Amino acid sequence: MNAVPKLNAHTLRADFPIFEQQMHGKPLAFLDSAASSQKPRQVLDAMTEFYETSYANVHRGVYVLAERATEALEHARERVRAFLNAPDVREVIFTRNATEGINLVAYAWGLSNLGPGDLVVVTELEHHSNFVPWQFIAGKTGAEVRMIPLDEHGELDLSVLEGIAHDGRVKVVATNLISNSLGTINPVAKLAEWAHAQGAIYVCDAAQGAPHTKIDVQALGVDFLAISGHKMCGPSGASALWGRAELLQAMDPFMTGGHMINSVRLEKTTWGELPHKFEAGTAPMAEAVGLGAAIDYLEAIGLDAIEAHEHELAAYALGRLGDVPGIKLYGPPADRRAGIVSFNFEDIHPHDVAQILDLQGVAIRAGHHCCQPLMQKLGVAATNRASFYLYTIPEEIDQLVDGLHAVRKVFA
Ligand code: C6P
Repeated sequence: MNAVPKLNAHTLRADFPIFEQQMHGKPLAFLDSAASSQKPRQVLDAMTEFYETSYANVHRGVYVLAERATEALEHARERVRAFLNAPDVREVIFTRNATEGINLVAYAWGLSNLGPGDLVVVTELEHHSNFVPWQFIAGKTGAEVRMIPLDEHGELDLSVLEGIAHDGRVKVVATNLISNSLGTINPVAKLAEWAHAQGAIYVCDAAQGAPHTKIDVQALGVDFLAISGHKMCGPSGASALWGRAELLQAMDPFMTGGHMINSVRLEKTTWGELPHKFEAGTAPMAEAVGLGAAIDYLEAIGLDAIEAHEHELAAYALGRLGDVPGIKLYGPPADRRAGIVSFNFEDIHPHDVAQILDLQGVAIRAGHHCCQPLMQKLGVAATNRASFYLYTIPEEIDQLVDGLHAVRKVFA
């Protein structure tokens, strides 16, 4: 039997300067990592060092600093390639965030390849970032968007797939790997296989997946995959899209301008090679260096250990929250979800809950989590959501539960 990999969150917390402060005189219980994670000193130091020793614009100058900066950016690209087990470093495109990566595919692939009678298949638990771009491009091209519904556990009901395939030509299947609201883990490899059997491309939103579980784009069999660097200990402003080279090469660019060209004449402009064709303008250089350092940090801990830690926390949180009177929990059982737990008091608005918790030093998110179709399905306008990461300790969940008892008292 393989030993379950372990991490020590109490020790790791020392890497994160943010935890050196208190909130409202209480220890900070930061339970909003699904929105954006905190940053370890290793990432902050890598960026500072880049600014202090190697900063210049990349891919332009022939002087030492420019060469150093270019090398640092391309090293970060290689780190992303290895992290995703992508076959070719030219397939890794730096973006600002996961949203930009998905928009890139929706615009650059969708505008040229979708038309009337075509179907784009998403799910009822998509984040708006993997739904609205498809809805928008479908509207422009005459394609139709369909949703795979959820069952009572908040998991995909795949029995609808056959019916969907009969209703039109499925051209795109776009789903997340892990739901940001319910923590549901989706069967991406199976969906990608189904998409290919329909002659469709499969687009994976791994914004919540990449921070928490080992990603292998080749094993998953996907065509495009977007990650969100700021959710995986990297800085804001640097994320990545991976896509199959043959698809990227056949696509028009998403944004045009400097750096992404081969030649520019009044009559015609030709595009640069991958990945530059999709990276118009100055790259997020220091941020990409930070993302590379974040990947080093995560890999040193081990994605298996991070995943196991989160499963443990999810099980602990579901157990403890289940004992708070009046709490309704959403989503699948602990063994089938990531470290994300959505819940509501049946009679207290989530924003009130979050505000009172803040006074207890507890930071959670309350709202629709950019998942309005999912909220509609759950029959609520919003939920509370606690989300965990490698630095989350059970004591923070205890602080949340104590805070919820305090909320109950306020509204009694
Ligand atoms: N979810 C949350 O609190 P960006 O910010 O563009 O890198 O990621 C967008 C995005 C896409 N897909 C999923 C599944 C996501 O969870 C997110 C971001 C944050 O849940 C902010 S709404």
